[in-house]
Amino acid sequence: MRKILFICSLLILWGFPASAEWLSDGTPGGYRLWLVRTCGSAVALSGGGYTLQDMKGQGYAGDKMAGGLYVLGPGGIWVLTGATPEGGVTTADTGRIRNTTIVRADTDGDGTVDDVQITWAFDDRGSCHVDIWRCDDNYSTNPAPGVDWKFITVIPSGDPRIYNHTNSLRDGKNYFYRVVPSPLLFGTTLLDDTNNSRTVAKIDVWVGPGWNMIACPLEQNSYALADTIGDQLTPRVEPGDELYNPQMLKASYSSSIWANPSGINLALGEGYYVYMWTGRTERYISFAGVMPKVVRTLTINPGYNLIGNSSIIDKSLDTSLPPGTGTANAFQGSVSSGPDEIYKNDYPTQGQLKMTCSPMPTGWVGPSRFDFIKGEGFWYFRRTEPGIYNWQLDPNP
Ligand SMILES: [Ca+2]
Ligand SMILES: [Ca+2]
Repeated sequence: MRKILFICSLLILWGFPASAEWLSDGTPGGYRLWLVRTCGSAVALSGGGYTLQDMKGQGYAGDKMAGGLYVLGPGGIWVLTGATPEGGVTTADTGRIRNTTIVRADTDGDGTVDDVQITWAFDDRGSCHVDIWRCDDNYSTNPAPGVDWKFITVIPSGDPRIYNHTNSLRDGKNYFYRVVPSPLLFGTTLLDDTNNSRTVAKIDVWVGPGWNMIACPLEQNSYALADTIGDQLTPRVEPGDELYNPQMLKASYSSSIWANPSGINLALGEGYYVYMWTGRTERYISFAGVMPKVVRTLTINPGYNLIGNSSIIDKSLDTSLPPGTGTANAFQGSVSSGPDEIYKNDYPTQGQLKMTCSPMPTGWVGPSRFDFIKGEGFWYFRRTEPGIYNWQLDPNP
């Protein structure tokens, strides 16, 4: 209770132009705090041992906070103290749109989960017309209408808050969607934070018979295998296609059911092996979720780390890792122990491509250069000296 009052008092003391809304998260004794703002691109509240950060309309925060407050990706800030909220706080947001979500679904009734469904909510001012915009293939930061972002449809005020994109799964393409108030808030573009929209997306990751290394490129409502990958590996077969997590624990999609004795869930920043048996059909796994925007820390421990690029963009290893010199270089290793190494699955040979890190400005080198590709997994080999390396990966284009 004290914690909740503390947060509320922060909001009041700072004259914060918006407010907080308590939502039951379905966990007994646990409640979720959404911060919804009227202006600005980001906010940080700190003090009393807490630092809360979120992005407009996203109910999102940093990876972890002290004092019993934790964050679950797009699920908001969870208060794990067992405290109960005292009444509610009136919200008066002006971004109009809240909490856009996307799920894989069967919306055309053909019995196949091959569609996506996008839903959203409104602020306290209630329903308004919304426009649906879509960008295909690669995410574009150019907000000029009709260039990279295409207008799809308007959904009149009061209609069900649903937009279905049928037959969009596993087509090998990427789709990014924005749900924005129509008309846009004065002086804003469709990509402005101020409209409270957050970008949701569908991204396809290819897998074929043999070994594949993948990562989850989008924030998920649920990271359970049944929800993230679901029924997208080979159906109705035994033995099932397999998935291995960074600890090399195994789950398998056997006879169209996930056998997951270790309780593996996907996590952003982790890499995974997917093994498909010989003779099975190559395919795409479609991920549906929210575009990550918060800088993520990949903790690289000495030894081999199975990591993944959980973002919507490919990153050059040279530019996604910080530059440095000599042994102060966080990723170079040391002169005595040798350089860090990174490996990527070479699907045609079922082997590994390797790059090593040379002193800057040379950076990562190897006979086959590769980038840190979205939706892919990698092995990062870290030397004992200099030890743990916290790789700050910015997912923003
Ligand atoms: Ca369908
Ligand atoms: Ca269909």
